[in-house]
Parts: sequence; structure tokens; C-alpha cells
Amino acid sequence: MNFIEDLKWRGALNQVTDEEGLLKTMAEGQIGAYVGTDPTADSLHLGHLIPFMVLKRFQNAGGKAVIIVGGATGSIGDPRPTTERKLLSEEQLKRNEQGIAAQVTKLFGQNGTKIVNNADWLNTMTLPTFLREYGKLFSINVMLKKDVVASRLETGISYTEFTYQILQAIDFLHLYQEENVRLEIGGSDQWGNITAGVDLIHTIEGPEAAAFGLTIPLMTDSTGKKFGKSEGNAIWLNADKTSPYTFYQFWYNQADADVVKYLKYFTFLSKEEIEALEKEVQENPGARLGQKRLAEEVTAFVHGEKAVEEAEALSKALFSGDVAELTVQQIKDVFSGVPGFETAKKKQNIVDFLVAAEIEKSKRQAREDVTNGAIRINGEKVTDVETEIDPSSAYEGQYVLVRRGKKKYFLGTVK
Ligand code: 545
Repeated sequence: MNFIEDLKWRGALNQVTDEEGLLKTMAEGQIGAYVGTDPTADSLHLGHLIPFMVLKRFQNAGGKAVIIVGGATGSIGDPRPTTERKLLSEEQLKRNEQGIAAQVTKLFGQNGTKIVNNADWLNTMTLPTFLREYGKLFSINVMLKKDVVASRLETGISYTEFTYQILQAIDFLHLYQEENVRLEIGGSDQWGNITAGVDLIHTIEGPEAAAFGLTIPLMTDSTGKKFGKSEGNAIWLNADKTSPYTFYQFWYNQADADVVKYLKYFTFLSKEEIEALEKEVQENPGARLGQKRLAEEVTAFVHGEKAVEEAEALSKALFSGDVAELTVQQIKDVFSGVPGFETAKKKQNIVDFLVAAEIEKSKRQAREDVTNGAIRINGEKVTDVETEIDPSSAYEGQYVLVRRGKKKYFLGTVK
């Protein structure tokens, strides 16, 4: 399968400006492709990962990968379909730039990937140059027809955001001229900006110039919901914002109906490997082999092999109830974002404690669960209803971890 056929099979191709031309150009010799990202946050999340994965596939197919961190474009703001953005402060931009650059460096390693900042050529351009050399080549009539701009004509759009597409187009031209970049890749929301670049290159370099654009569809899950959130929170690529354990679990918990789709889209496994997993999922869904492989592959890509081992060890500990040795950091990672309860430092009777924490609805139910051996405190089974528990006896006195039944954990913060 060639690059495009592979993307189609993976469901990762939305639009491409000239499929035949692109494949022909790729066959003629090594070319570059680029993905741009604006430093509007200090970390990427899963929604942003997709074009980078396609860029990686392009690299694996023999191409050269170039990434723009948009110091200049980020200071302007790509118009959203709804409302005007707030300008970011210089400080914020710098901080975000560093975060994003570190992340893409980690994803791509040093193997020939070029990471550049468009501030290097856009911030030094004078206004007359901009207007004479580029502005003159853009038709307002065409610019107004771009989807995002059109959708903002009702609600309003500033001159600044309206101009954004020209900046992104200049970037493509710059990389075309300086880095042999022939293809720009982005999510489907980037089609208007990408085609602005292709058009600019054709105007300046001639209609036959080999410049192409490719977009990727927005991912949805089997219920039609926007993909990439867990309990309403975005899944970030930065380990300080979403722990590798939470990241791993996010993938592990995907539905059978989605897992093959995600294996195609988010891993570098081959068609044969994915088809074998598909069979496994159909024949033995309970084993969750597809989900396990998905979690391992994506976690390894984003956080490294070691993070996979740690996430799996932690999952095992939680599953078996063997939690006494967990560190405070591991507890924070596992339970961040999960509702918990607060408890006082003082010793408490187990039954009263369970009811006060709202783990049990009534004292009667609490007694029954304790007697039946369904309750564990910090990994240890408590079966005597007269037990006095000391909430600050483990985890540096900060937490008490309760398990009810086989799976359900509750985290108490000791106040
Ligand atoms: C800038 C200069 C270029 C080419 C592209 C750009 C950025 C582009 C854009 N892209 C999005 C983005 O989001 C912010 C990231 C937060 C840290 O705005 N104009 O920068 C997203 N992009 C990835 C995908 C996207 C897109 O990073 O393309 O479609 C999301 O999946 O929205 O010369």
C-alpha cells in the first residue's frame, strides 16, 4: 500500500488537493511534508495528535518531516468558527512554545525531523513587504468564502484574524522554497488555510508547481461524540497534565465498537496485525486484547516504553487490591479527577467511617459489607465491624484508600 492507500484504509484521509500529483511527486524523490501547530496552550491533547501521526507515516514512507511551531501565527490566532480569540501575552506564548516544542521533539526524536518557528520569517517582515508581495496576490472575494471566515460573517471577525490565512500560506511557500516541502497536513478544520498556501505557491511558482494539501477527518466515537475526552477532561500529551496511567486507561477502556478504528488511526501496526487483533476482538471480546494493544502502542508512542510498564504494573496492583505499596504520586495519578471524599485525621469506627464517606448508604449495609469481606482499607481486608481505623496511617498520612467489592475504589483525602 502506498502512503495514500494506507491512509484511506486507516480512515485517516478526509481531503487531498491532487492525489495523483502527490503520489507522482513522492515517487520521484524525497520530499518534505509539514504540520503546523500554534502555541495557544502549553501542551497538545489527543485531538492534535492525529496530523502528527500522519506526518510520522509520511516519514516512515520515506519522506522528510517538518514541524512549525507557530510563534508568529500563535500571536495572531487562527479564527475559530464561533468567536474572536483573546490575544495571548508574549510571556504566555513563549511558555507555550517551549512546552509544544519539547513535546513534538519527544514524539519525533532527532531522526531528521526539522522543527522551526515561523516567527523567524514572519516577525521580521515589514508591513509594505507583506502588502506588496503577498497581500496583492490574495483576493478578498476568495478569502471570504473560506468556511471559517464565512461562518464568522454573521458574528463578526477582526481584520487580524481575517488575515491569518495569508500568514499560514506564506509559511507553506517559505518551506516550499527553503526545505523542499511539497505537502501540508492538518485536521479538516485546516482545509481553507492549507489551500490558501497551495494557491499562493501556484501563483508565485507557476501552476505546475508541486504543492499539495491533505486533511484528516475529525475523530468521533461509536456514539458520535467528539473523541478525546475522559469524564469531560481533555487527554493531554503532557504527563503532568494527564498521567501516563490515565492516558493508558483511556485507551484500555475504549468500547469494542471503536477499538479497531482506533488501532488503525492511532497506531503504526500493520494491516495484518490489526486484522488479527480484529478477529480476536470479535471472537473473544472479554479478553480486551485489542484495547490492551491499543493502550500499549499509543502510550509507548507518546510517553515511552517505560511508562507502559509502569501503567500496567499500577493497573495490576489496583485490580488485585495490592495497593499498600503505592506511592503518593501514584495515588494522585490514578485518582486525579475522580470524585473522592474528605476525612478527619482521627481514628474512627469502620462502620461510621464508611457511612460518613458515603461509600455505604446505611450502617446496616456497611456492617453487612464489612462482615462479608467486601471492604479493604489501604489494601487490607477489614472484617470486624468494631475495627477502629486510622485514616492517617498510610500514604504519608495524606490519603486513605477504600475498596468496596472487587473493583470500586474510593479515595479519602485526610484533612
Ligand atoms: C500555523 C502555521 C502553519 C500551519 C499551521 C498552523 C496552525 C494551524 C492551527 N492548528 C491547530 C492548532 O491548535 C492549537 C494547538 C494547541 C497547543 O491552528 N493554523 O494549532 C490544530 N493543529 C493540529 C490539527 C488540527 C488543528 O495543531 O491540524 O486540525 C487539530 O486536529 O486545529 O504554517
